[in-house]
Amino acid sequence: MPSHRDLPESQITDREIYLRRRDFLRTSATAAVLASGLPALTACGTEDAVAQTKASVRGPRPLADILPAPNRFRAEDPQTPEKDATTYNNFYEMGTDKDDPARNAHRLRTEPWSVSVEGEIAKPGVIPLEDLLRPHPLEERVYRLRCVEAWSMVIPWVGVPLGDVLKRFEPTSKARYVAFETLLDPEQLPGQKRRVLEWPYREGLRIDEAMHPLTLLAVGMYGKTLPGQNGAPLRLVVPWKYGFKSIKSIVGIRLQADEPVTAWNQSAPGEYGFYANVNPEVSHPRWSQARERRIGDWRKRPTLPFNGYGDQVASLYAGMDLRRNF
Ligand SMILES: Nc1nc2c(c(=O)[nH]1)N[C@H]1C(S)=C(S)[C@@H](COP(=O)(O)O)O[C@H]1N2
Ligand SMILES: [Mo]
Repeated sequence: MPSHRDLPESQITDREIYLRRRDFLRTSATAAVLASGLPALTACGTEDAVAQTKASVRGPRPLADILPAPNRFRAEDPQTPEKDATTYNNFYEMGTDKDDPARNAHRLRTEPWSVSVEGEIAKPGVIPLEDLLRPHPLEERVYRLRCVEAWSMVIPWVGVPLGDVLKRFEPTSKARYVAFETLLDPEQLPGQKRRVLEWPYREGLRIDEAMHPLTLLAVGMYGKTLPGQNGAPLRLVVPWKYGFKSIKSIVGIRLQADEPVTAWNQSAPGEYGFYANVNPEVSHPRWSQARERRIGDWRKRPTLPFNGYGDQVASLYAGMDLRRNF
């Protein structure tokens, strides 16, 4: 097999068409091999590959040239301390206790990393992460994150708008939804040895939600690359939805006509809907969603409709019954 360096970019697509005879995940695994040897992610072009490799062993590293986002993308709430946001995590592939992901994250190898972008698009491909991001300036956005378990944080993410990335692949008129998949590899993600959920973790959005300017593909937080426990090297952030929609460590993105199967909806459809918009008026069957505990606070605070982003996103759901489409 030729190495990735031998392939001009135009041939990667032909290669992808061949690879698509195999299933989604084997394609992605192959992509990781194809991408090996490339210099790792930097905000502005290349850096010495050896230095990068050493840096990756140390974990998160600073990102350069981050633009501050406009105010509507910067919550004014006090930010959650970085220590809390990186040690109190839900990432079941790394264990189900809140401190398991931080302890197990060192097993995850994020370089090289590629993403298979496929389905209802004119330009499918298996894209090294560097190439996926290269045209897009990195932005810092401060978003509230509301977990369905009724706790919340405020996190300064670094990333690029998902819609800008998807447009480059030229979605067809049949692309009504976007499906996402996390890496499947029980050696790197030992939580996958237990069937807590059906692995790989899957999530999905309607195409207009995916294209909404608030929807972020994050590569960093607190000015650095993402730690493994927060979904390195690439995760979704959808701030008006419960946290479980914000899928971590993404290796597959598929545009499609039908509503995607999603991990939590598949495991407990009566508890976790496809839409999962933050809604204080619709209780989880086992607890109220009216209030939440901001990590670091003692008292609970009221939960806001759409997590406080209603003026930006409520129109997406005009005419829908949000109790039925919970
Ligand atoms: N692959 C994967 N993505 C995931 C999860 C997970 O278990 N696996 N947990 C989700 C849940 S429930 C939440 S609240 C957020 C937590 O993100 P954080 O740990 O960065 O705060 O990640 C989401 N993304
Ligand atoms: Mo969550």
